[in-house]
Amino acid sequence: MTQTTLNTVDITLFSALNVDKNIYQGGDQIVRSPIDGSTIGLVNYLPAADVAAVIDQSQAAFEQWRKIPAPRRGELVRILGEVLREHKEDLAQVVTLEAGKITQEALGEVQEMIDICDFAVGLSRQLYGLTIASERPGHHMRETWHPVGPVGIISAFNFPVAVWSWNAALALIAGNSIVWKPSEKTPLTAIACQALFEKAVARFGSDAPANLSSLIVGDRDAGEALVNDERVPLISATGSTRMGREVGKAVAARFGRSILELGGNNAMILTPSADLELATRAILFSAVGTAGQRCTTLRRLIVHKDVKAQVLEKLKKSYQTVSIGNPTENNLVGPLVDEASFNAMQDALAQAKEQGGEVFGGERQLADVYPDAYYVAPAIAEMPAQTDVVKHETFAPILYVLEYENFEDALRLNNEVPQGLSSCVFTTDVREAEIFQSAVGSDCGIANVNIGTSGAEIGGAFGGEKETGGGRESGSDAWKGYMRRQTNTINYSRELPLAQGIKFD
Ligand code: UN1
Repeated sequence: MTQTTLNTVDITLFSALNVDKNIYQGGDQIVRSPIDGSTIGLVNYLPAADVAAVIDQSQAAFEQWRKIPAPRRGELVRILGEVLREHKEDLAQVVTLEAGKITQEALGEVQEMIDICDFAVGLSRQLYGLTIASERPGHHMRETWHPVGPVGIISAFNFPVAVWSWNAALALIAGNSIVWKPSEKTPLTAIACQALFEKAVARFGSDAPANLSSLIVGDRDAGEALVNDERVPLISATGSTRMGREVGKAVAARFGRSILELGGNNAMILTPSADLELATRAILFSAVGTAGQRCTTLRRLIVHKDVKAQVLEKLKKSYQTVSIGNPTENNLVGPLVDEASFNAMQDALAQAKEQGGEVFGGERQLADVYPDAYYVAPAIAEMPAQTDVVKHETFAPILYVLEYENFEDALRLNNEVPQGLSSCVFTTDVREAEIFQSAVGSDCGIANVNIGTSGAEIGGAFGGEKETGGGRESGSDAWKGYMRRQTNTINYSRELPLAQGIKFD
């Protein structure tokens, strides 16, 4: 990490949106690209002491926005989706530059933003409550859903824009304002999203109050100030289990609500009846895609002993031919985000060996071309058992391989880790498929059949159990997490009967 001067990176999106250069080139905090380690931006951090003022403004915005009818709020999100469509390639370019994702995956990430906007527009007319039968004559009951207040969004580097949009789109149609603290590694993509949001607001018109969306580019202290502020009733945080443990505690201590989407340790059970060709392709995308830096990345392969040798042979061949390199060129695997991530991977591989594992791949690549960037060959570690290192999420492309004989043992291995995000089984045996998705099957938030662990669509609720944090974002009824539920009993009679038949006169 030697370069400190600014490369004049031409960020098309910033020029197209007329973003003030001072915001992304005028600060004292260096933003580096994982592609080559060069400086691509200089931003300023908002001091933690200034976070309260941002929340003041967000609170004021909330008080206006909650009065706008939900379908009209949906119109703003519809326009945001439109703006994202117009700038899809340009935003994807910033994602590639700042997070190191290959172009295809960066485009996919922006598509995920567009999809959630479409979903949220529909939802803006479907914030349904129940009507409930009352036990009292001349009464009825109903359930209504109301906005909660400014929603704090904390996001990670690996999905620098999509995770914001899942939260933002739902929070906005729900009638909330939003305050975003992105990863310190990816402030430029956040600045880009904020500018895109402002473009949508300009097109939407004056119903949108100022500061409906606020951005806090800052360090950990700024994040803490957001998490600890009582005026923020909901914090939705995506990142490491360590971060989530702290955020969850701090928010609970002030009786706030949190939606936590934390580490995963996702497994595939590969059974003897499976379509091995399909399974190998799924493993490749899930395990090496995004250079192993998705929370849904496939980290464990639990393979039946009869097919293990055959599958490993196929896999190793694919691992050797997968193209690793500059994500803007035609490669399938881009860089790790930084040196710390590379060191963590090497450390995990060393531990795997100490714990009896046999490691294939994992070496640094292209160090001569990119001395300040960290490309790696994806690794396969054949393990004698589910040892400590296997139970730990290392955010890098390491696939631990475990062997099984009985399906029950495979299920036990699947569940015997602290995390519970995603899982899958490859089988053509309907019994195995159904057991895997039953009450005694996978304990994860996501359990797939014949598709990999990563790459979920936005229509389903996204999140997981145990150390993954229990939160659900994105589709299904995850919107309820962004609203408060109110039970209403209405008396249209001339009497005042009490519930439970109580007489009080
Ligand atoms: C994440 O890595 O934080 O299912 C989110 C997937 C993506 C989202 C990943 N839709 O892999």
